[in-house]
Amino acid sequence: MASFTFLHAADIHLDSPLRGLSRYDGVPTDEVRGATRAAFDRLIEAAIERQVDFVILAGDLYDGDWRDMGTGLYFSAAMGRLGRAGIPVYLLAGNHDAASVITKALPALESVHTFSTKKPETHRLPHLDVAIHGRSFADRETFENLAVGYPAAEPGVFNIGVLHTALGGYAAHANYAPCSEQDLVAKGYDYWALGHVHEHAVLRREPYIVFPGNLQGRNIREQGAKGAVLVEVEDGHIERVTHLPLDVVRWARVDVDASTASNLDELYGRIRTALRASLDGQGDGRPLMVRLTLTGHTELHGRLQDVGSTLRDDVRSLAAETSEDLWLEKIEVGTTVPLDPANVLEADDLEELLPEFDDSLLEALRTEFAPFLAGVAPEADSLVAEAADGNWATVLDVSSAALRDRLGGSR
Ligand SMILES: [Mn+2]
Repeated sequence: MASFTFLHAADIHLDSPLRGLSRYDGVPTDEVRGATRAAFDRLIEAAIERQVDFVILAGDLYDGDWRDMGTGLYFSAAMGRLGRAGIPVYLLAGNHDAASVITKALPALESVHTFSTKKPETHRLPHLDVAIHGRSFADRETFENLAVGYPAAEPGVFNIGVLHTALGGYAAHANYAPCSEQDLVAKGYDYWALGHVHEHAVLRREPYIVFPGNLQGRNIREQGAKGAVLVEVEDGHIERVTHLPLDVVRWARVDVDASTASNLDELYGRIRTALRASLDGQGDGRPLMVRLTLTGHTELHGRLQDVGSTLRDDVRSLAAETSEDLWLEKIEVGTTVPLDPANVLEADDLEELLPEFDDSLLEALRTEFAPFLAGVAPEADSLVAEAADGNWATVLDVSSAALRDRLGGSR
């Protein structure tokens, strides 16, 4: 049988916005806004450089209906580059780019072979002894088990199944086109090119069942290296399946234990060290968007609750100083009061000085602060934002911790 290579990508979500950065000054917005296209450019370059025999896109190429024709023209140009290199593309529609979602269709492109929405369709590459089976989503809300309708493996060729599916269900992903791994195994194919789940996973090796993950992370929930999968087949057998990182901007969570810092300067030192380590370890030469979480029992707890936007600005400065490629997406203060029994007692004593958090107090706060909140931009301070949203219980928790710290004086 033949030897060949192909690239398997999914969940490109072209021109999807990268969320959670708009509120922060100084973020390279052009770089961030163009990230899904830049990552797709890298996919095309990887296909041409490696001279792969074909490319499979397993759903959610688009994020939804195009805002304008620019998205379609961009894709057409990219397909033209692949076409001139003699590399065909097999394209399946997922929930985000289901036939009923995309109102403006492209004309049939020479190098692109799409899968029908009406029934499973098979594309054959006789020169490679390959058959590629797939069925596109007609509608976003597809809860039918599409896999069971796929044809049995064709004898004497390398069979690939392309499917956009949540499989048995993933908490973070809508349960579209559900099926079991056993449904897939039963078809007798050699490789299942899946899409929909944004985390890369090789679920099985006989046969291969693979989620490439999405091509470019778009928010803090899509962290770590993102890209596509390169499959190398020799004499009809899979020799290697390799994840190629193709993302151009990366997201990471960084936790800093504040319990060993006795003052803010020491804490900032710990933060600086952690930021540097995350850029070296996870950035891999790319701009890194970091969500920083402070944890641990610390005497700084009340102070950290109190400093609000100052803390955020300080950490942004530390990030900027560390590298021009490092950006703070958000800072979360998840610290708690010190474990020292003397301090716990002291906190209990102070608790009696604070009012009961009952409903009448919450109501009074709402009324008292309404005129004040009307004149303040919620972005100014996360605590003000909580108040504006009516989350007074949170405001009281945070401010009483800060108050305890102030009353406790110079501990
Ligand atoms: Mn999807």
